[in-house]
Amino acid sequence: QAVDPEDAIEYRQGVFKAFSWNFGPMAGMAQGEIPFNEEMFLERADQLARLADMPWQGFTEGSDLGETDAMMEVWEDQETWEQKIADFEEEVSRMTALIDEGADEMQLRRQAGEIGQSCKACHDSFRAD
Ligand code: ASC
Repeated sequence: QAVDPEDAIEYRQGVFKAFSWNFGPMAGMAQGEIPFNEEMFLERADQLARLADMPWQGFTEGSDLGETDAMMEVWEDQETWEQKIADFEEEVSRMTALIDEGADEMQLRRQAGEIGQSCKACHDSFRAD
């Protein structure tokens, strides 16, 4: 049963929305745009960790034809694509480890910056916008 490309596109875009819902406040706190709220930071970090491996499945064969920001490189340079995903997931895992270790606010904010860099590194190569 082949997946409808439109369903795959909606699925991955929905997960990216959920990334943004969770990472947005973390990034805002990291950059000092909003006050650090530990309870919220930890909740959003936990949710992001549970979502981190989910959107990639939505980049199905055939879902490269829709009108989206996904560049052809996603399908044409799988090796780099998978490396960028691995980098992102590693930064998210590092955040979980820091939280488990009881890291302080500055460490958590710095690690949120690292996650943001890994988001950007992938967007630079694979997202047209
Ligand atoms: C965000 C967001 C992104 C990343 C990226 C980091 O908060 O929505 O796509 O951070 O801007 O550079």
